[in-house]
Amino acid sequence: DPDLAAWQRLQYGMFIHWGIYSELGGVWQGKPVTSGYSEQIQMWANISKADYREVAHRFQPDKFDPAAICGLAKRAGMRYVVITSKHHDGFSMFDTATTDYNIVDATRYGRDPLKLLADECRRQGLGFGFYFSLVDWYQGHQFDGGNNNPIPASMEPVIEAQIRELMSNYGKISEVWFDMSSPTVAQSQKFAGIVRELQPQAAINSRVWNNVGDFRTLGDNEIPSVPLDGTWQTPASIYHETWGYRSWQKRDDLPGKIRDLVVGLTGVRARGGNYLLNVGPRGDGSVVEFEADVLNGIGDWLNRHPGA
Ligand code: JFZ
Repeated sequence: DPDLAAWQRLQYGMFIHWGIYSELGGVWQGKPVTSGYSEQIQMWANISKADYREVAHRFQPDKFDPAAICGLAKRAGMRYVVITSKHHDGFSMFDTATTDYNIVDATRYGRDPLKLLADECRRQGLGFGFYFSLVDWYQGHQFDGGNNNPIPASMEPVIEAQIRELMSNYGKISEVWFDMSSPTVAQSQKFAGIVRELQPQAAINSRVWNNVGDFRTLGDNEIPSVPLDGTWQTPASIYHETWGYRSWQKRDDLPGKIRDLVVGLTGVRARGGNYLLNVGPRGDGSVVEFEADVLNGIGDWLNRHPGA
């Protein structure tokens, strides 16, 4: 499959977890929320729908700078970008007709930042793709400690319409990263089918479930001990404890972080995999300086070791 081979040649990309949860930065009512990932703070701090919607009213990403983000990705040696279009909170970070619970209608920002990012990726020669959660606490899933419940039938048309929008309005898509829930075989086939109909070249990850994806998603930061057959990817986070922005995260030992992640990147690539390294920008859209330093450090290492 030439499309999948082209995806494999990308080898290394930037994952971006960014949503209205980023505005909270892992803090609720003045206290750090220490359990769970910060992108899931709504569940871990048991925040009501009404209170969480207020966060959207405060969300004002004036420092979101697609050109700077793409420039950073390129300096780091990355070849594409995958961003959260909708995480488990169900808040759409893109323009959608399916609900007003989205960045255009529910924030003062009033624009679609993913469209700006998609266009900038194209300008700078980077691939572009979406993360899309099949769990949606706003549309139907309950908070119950587990994110592996089935997708209610009532949610299906919303998900389908959103996938259609994402596959229609952002130009060419390199990769679609589904996540969580426990869809039926028919649902997985339906979701993957929409992607294949509208973006036949896009690589679909295995978290669309039921073996209908194109490549396997390994565990976080997982480096297999031997080369693996087939197409696969390791999603990596800089801190391991969170993907979304956490204001109180300890950020130290920059050289050690760079070393660990170079080991991850080169280990994964050497075993035939693709590496997707995450950054978690703040609610205002700015990239955390420490994370930019880590990425620049990896890029410097790659420049000193051409061919690695
Ligand atoms: C999922 C999400 O729940 C999380 O918030 C984040 O978006 C991450 C990238 O994906 O979390 C998982 C799901 C599965 C595994 C690890 C983290 N896993 O199988 O190792």
